[in-house]
Amino acid sequence: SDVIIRSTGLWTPPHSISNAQLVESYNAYAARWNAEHAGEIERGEREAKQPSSVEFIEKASGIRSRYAIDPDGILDTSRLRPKVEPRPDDALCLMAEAGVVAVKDALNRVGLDGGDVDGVICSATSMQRTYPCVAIEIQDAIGATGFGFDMSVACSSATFALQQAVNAIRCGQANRIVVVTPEITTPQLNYTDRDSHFIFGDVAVAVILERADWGNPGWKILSTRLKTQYSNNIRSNQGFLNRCEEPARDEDEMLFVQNGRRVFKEVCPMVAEMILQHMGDCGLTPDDMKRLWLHQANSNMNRVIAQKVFGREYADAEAPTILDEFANTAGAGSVVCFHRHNDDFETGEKGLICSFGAGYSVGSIFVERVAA
Ligand code: CO8
Repeated sequence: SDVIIRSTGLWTPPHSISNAQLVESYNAYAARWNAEHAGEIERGEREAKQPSSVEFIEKASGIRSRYAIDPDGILDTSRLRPKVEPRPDDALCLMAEAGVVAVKDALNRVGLDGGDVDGVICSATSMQRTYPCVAIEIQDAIGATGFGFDMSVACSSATFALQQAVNAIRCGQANRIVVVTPEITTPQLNYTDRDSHFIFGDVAVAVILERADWGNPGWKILSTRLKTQYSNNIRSNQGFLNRCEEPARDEDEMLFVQNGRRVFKEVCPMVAEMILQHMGDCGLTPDDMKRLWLHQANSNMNRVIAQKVFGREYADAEAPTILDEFANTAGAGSVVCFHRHNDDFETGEKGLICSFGAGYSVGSIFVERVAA
């Protein structure tokens, strides 16, 4: 059978952090660090830390705030990371808890419950543990049948998982699959790094996919395409070998690092080219696109890509951003954007969900609104 997206759902942490709060905290940390290293700075042995700025962040990225699991721990200059309480093994883990809320939101919107699902894919940049899979914990918590597994492709985690779900339904291995992307990004951020302290936020998003021949309304998946090309310009060295490595790594190396300028320059043309190629191969043209739900890393980047794809100036509604509220939510971004900006579509109207990021990776999914 063909496949439709039946519904989507969202979880956000209850609190968010504004740029002003984040910059105030970083600047207090930087001033203290400079005072502590005043001698070395004076002797030219170290560089003083420059202050961060709200104006820079908004202009360079379009980000104004981000949801976070623990703003207090992040803003506390003696800590600069969220505080997470370990839970007993018989309690839902943090990622599963966030994921379950998003999944139930998606199910409730169309009057379904967990028992109607026969596959769960949990796909996110970082996984809370190695095993058992978070997806299997979510499968159990919602009462789904079938199978569950985890996967991870950084910023393309959701789109790559959507293709796996589409394939599984097309092959008859499942009838209704939930793809859930709980992106708990803030523990991976280096809040002592001015270049990246503002970039990410926490969120979870879920997508219910099912057989199109059941005849429900939703979004028909017209075509999916994935592409990867190796790059070290976005990297985290965190992994299961860390505790055995000798000499031990600096903790900073286990956090998110990127060469943002290079990423911008290399990824924009790669994405625009891939979208246009995929579009042409599907017999579609830019004029067929009512909306592009692009990956949410940077508003300037999205402007460059959308202009290349449309081949003209375009209105904000044709490629909306959610960066102001959510910041970059890694693999979840393009799907959160789709979730927030799709209720004005008429039957037959088409759009593109497209992720891009670390790897590099690009995931492109054309959808069409279908009625019952
Ligand atoms: N405040 C004030 N000034 C600053 C700040 C700051 N906070 N940060 C940097 N500056 C300074 C720089 O030091 C630089 O100064 P100088 O010119 O003296 O060297 C100047 O501002 C300009 O800096 P940049 O050239 O770096 O500024 P850009 O305009 O390039 O903007 C961005 C920086 C926003 C990082 C931009 O390059 C960008 O967004 N690039 C694209 C990045 C991207 O898309 N990355 C994808 C990442 S997401 C992803 O793949 C997911 C991975 C999984 C994540 C997991 C969760 C943690």
